[in-house]
Amino acid sequence: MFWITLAIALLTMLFLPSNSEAYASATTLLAEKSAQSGIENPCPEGMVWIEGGTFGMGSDDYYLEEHSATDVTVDAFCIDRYEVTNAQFAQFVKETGYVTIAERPLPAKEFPNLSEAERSPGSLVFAMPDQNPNFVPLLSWWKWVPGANWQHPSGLGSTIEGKENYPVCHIAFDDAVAYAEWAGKSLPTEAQWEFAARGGLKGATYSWGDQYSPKLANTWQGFFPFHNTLEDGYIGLAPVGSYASNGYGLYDMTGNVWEWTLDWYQIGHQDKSHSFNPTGPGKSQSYDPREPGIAKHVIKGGSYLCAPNYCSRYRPSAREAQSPDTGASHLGFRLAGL
Ligand SMILES: [Ca+2]
Repeated sequence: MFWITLAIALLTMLFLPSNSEAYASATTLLAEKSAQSGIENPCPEGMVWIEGGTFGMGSDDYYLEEHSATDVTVDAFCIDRYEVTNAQFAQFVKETGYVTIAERPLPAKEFPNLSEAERSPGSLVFAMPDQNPNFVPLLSWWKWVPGANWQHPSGLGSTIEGKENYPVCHIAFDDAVAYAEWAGKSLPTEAQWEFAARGGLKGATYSWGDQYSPKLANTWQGFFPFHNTLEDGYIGLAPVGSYASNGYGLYDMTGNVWEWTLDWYQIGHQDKSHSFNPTGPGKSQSYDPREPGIAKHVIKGGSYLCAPNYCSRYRPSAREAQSPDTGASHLGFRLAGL
């Protein structure tokens, strides 16, 4: 009887591996793949080879949406060294004739209560308020500006001339996906992005270590949104690569523009515990309590608008939710791929 029981137990283990066995098997596969790679950088030009591995994703020390920190494993991948620039996006548009969402009028079918003028193309632009701080409503520093798009970041009359090496902004999720398809790459998953942003440091708060420094990324110094001391040298966007890279040789993983990821957003990482190459929850599970009913994607890295007194999401574990159809003057992307 003992042997029959043992045989059944062994067969059960064989055909129904537990999560921990599947996890161990996945990490073995990863180790083999890493060993086989043996190539210094097999990635396309402009991309960095990330070996992959197991890391602590999320954080229990900051905002609720980053909880709970959990071990996650990602396979090897390539990722862009820099945020996608205006010059790169211009090449894509030149070759494909692509028109970004911010350049298209809002569809009358979806917005029947808006006049034609109100449905005209545009995007959200940050404008520093000049009123008394006591009377400025939350988020009122975001203005809908007709004519604002990647070629006119502050609206009609503004230009990207001379800013070819700046990160492209006012990019909606579908715009980033269209660019990725043209480039034969993909947006990174949140796990890939966060692994890359950590630059090989284990559990560090920032992509460079545990001490905040205004000199290591394009963030906001001073009292947001009223006063910017310019300690980092820029009041708005900076050319890509203006600050030191992280340990993997990646630039602007902190600040400058927020960056799209493939994952749908929900509060926390409960779906990722000890997972291998996690891709986040399904679209139907996406939930942002501030705007229930709108499925949103995760954006990472913070931007030039993140200040210690507001947002402070210039950390690898930090995350925000963004509606796929909405770009803004602080939102861009970079790509991953193999
Ligand atoms: Ca960035």
